[in-house]
Amino acid sequence: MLVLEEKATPLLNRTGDSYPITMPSLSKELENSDAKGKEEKLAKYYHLVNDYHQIFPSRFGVDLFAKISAFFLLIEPALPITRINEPDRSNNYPFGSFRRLYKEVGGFDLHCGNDLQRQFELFYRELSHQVEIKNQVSYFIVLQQAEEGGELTTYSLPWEEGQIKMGPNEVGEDCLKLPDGSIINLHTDRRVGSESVNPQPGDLILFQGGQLWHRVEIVKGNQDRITFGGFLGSSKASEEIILWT
Ligand SMILES: O=C(O)CCC(=O)C(=O)O
Repeated sequence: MLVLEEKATPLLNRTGDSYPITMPSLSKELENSDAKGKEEKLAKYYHLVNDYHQIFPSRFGVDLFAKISAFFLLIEPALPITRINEPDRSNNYPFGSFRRLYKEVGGFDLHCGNDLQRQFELFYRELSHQVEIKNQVSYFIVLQQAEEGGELTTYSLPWEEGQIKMGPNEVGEDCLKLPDGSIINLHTDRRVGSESVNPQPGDLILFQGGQLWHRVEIVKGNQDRITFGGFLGSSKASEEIILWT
């Protein structure tokens, strides 16, 4: 993936990278800037996204947005699929991004979209003018599979206001503090089911990443894991489905 070598931005924990920059990394950059800096960074980002959308088909040899939209239309023919690309180049969001998780270290820790909104409020605030952000749906296509590991694990426990992610315990098991103050271990608690999928290159996975807690297991073996993905959300007027990341 030549383009990832050239343009990728490291993920916050530096165990992978993405193109364009992920929303957590952008949010961190915004948090660390004063008001003027924020405005400049956002303007630069929206400009970059506009270019990304313009050059995508020729740069990557495939109009992926057209292909993905045509596929989603088969599932829901009544709702047009769009992306946020304003003619005046303001407030553009990529329809998806390339994500690379480095071999032996990369993975995505436990997360769900509804919780990310709390963590990266600055980014979501801007986006929420255009998209219904609650209960975002995740999609990703596997471009390069890990030799081992890299599975997507979803837990049956849905997000609820007041849950707090505790981070993995000393043996690496994900725990959550529930609104009543009790702590639940997602790996061992019998009330929580889990499912792991290990999709092959070319597979497209669609799942309730907004509501369901999930993680991507550490990549093992001699090959990075590369996916292309983003989220689906309803437009404010519920007339379209917007792809964004
Ligand atoms: O494998 C990927 O691209 C990450 C999927 C994911 O964790 C998400 O959509 O929230």
